[in-house]
Amino acid sequence: TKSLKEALQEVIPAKQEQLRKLKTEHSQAVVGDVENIIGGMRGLKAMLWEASVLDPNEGIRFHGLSIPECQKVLPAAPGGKEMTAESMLWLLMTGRVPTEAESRQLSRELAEKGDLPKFVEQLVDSFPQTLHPMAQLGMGVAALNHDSAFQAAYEKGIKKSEYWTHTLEDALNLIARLPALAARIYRNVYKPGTPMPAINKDLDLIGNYSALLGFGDNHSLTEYLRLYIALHGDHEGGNASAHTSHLVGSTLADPYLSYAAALFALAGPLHGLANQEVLRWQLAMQAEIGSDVSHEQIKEYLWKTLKSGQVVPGYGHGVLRQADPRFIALQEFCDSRPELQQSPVIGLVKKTYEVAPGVLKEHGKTKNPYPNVDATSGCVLHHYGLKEFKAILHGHFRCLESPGMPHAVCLGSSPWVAVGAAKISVNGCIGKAH
Ligand code: FAM
Repeated sequence: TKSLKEALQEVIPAKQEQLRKLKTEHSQAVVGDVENIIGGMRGLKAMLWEASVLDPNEGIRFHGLSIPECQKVLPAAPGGKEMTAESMLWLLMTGRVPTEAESRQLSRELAEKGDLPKFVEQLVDSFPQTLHPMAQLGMGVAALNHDSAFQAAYEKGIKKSEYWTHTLEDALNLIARLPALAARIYRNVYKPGTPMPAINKDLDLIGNYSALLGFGDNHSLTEYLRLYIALHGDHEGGNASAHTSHLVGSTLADPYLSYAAALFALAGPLHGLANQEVLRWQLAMQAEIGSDVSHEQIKEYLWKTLKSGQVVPGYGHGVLRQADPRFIALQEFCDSRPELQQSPVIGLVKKTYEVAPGVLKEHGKTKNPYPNVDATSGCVLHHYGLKEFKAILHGHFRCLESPGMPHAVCLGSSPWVAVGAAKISVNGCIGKAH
């Protein structure tokens, strides 16, 4: 008798061929569009989204402001130059640039709400070190719903028009607690036994996050994290994680549960995990051909990856058709700092960018041969000493070096997703990774 696996091994190749034929021979049939039925909602005008618009060629604008414009007008932290996560959050939520005083006040409010409930600390401390940090983060966030203001108000009975006040309370509490939660997971997994400082009420959210992680005295990294997290504040609503949170939120599951669901969507290698994939790939390239390499060597390495049937991580996008301006902003950050220019891995990222679009065009599959934000984001963290990541090798999770931060670092990508989590999703289409 056959095992189920053996039986499936006989059936699957024919099914794969059937799907390929359906895609190639019938993709224009009108049912709606087969392309959307198979490939998700890419390109469909099926969603109302206000806070940001993602133009395929120009990239993201936050309430009409491009990234360079945001960098110019959004308040920075005291002593810093980069826009803060709070300033971006304020812009996304209100459509208005906050004053410095408003931004500082929000920082203080978040710092005051930032401590974790004891039982969540205990829960997180009970996880095995080998459990992926993103799985831990999602479970920690879901457990925070113990104190959901929305859930409590809903049980008492509230009008629809009042949902937003309780949702806001939950969303701000959640955002406030993310640094302590993500940092606790990071320390448990990679720096067990090291004492975490208390939240400093005078610091901004990311200043505190950096300190909680153990990098508070590295001003350059803290500034990088501010920029990184502000840039990830929103990316229109059709990406897999934002869409997931809206879909789950449309059932009136509270913001904690909706955001936890978003984190699990983010955890995939084609979405949020891509920046770790890029780091792993660039380090493997470095190990194989060195740091001082020619364009020709990188070209060969790219073809090797493509011929083995894998994607080139950090390249391609569901919507964008040009280099991601978030990638450009992070590259400019690197260019403005001599110590980052010296970094071998950042040098490789830069050189890869000079070659990869040409190779991907020649390969001819991806609709967008240009880099997305993940092509550089994790590699910069690596330079700053956040070298930890998990890799699946030979079917097992293994730690490389002291290795899972990168995606805890993203704070789940989008604080705005948390805010939007209880809004009604427009439809139930499948979101795409972007
Ligand atoms: N390398 C090789 N092939 C690629 C590719 C890449 N970087 N990007 C796309 N393709 C292939 C893709 O797999 C598909 O092949 P099949 O027809 O055999 O299925 C074909 O090109 C057409 O795909 P597409 O329409 O151009 O892209 P999708 O909208 O289907 O997918 C991505 C978009 C982002 C999932 C895809 O470009 C990809 O896998 N990129 C690498 C992973 C990555 O960097 N993800 C991060 C995205 C980031 F912005 C984020 O979510 N944080």
